[in-house]
Amino acid sequence: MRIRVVNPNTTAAMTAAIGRAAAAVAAPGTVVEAVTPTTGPASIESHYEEALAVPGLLEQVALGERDGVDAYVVACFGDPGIDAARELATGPVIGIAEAGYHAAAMLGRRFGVVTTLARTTGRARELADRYGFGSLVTEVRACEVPVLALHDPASGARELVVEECRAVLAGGADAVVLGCAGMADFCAEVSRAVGAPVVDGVAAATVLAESLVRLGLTTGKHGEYASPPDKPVTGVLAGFALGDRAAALAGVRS
Ligand code: 2AL
Repeated sequence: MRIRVVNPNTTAAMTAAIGRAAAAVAAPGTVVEAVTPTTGPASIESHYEEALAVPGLLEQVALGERDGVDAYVVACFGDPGIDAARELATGPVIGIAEAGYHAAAMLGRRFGVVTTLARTTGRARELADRYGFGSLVTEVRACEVPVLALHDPASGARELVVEECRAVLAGGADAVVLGCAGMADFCAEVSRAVGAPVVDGVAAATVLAESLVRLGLTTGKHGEYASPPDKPVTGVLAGFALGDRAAALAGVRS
């Protein structure tokens, strides 16, 4: 089984850390491909950057389709472009917020989220509503460490995330979801420190993707997630016109 874990930002060191977190939970025989788009922002912590990250994500899904990938993980907590990715993909596409929320909802009555910057808390809440978990979210807290500083020991990120997780638990949550793919590699340490379930969406999405593939399930192609119609695309995105690819994908799927 091949699972392509797409880091929608273009920081290769972060892709490598995401790949390690995914590979650590994947079953023997599952190939985890952690990939970085060729275009997009260095990190995603605004709506503008989220929008700019989508073409690069779609590029990596299109390449995965060409190569016979079985499922995809979108490894950014805003779950950017997952609907568009589902239109391109045959197999399941899972966002890390989506997977993290589903897991947390089964680990306790209510859960909270600890994310990077306060400006990303709105999206984390919006996604909880979208996936049907809005009423289970106690609060979304920010550690105020930017994505690319999470691994700088001088940022104190781990300690700050532990502190925010403790506050979330004190506020009545039974579990915490970490709100950034860049927090994946310290999830276990944070969970031990706070003595409660702390969910990393990268790991949760990887095993969920594996499970769906093992069940023989794919993305539904009879309605909203059918291959997009082919049409001209002009300007800097001209290379994203589907052309023959749309016909080929439709043929494979019909
Ligand atoms: C993220 C994430 O997961 N990757 C990224 O670049 N930004 N999330 C966040 N809350 O800042």
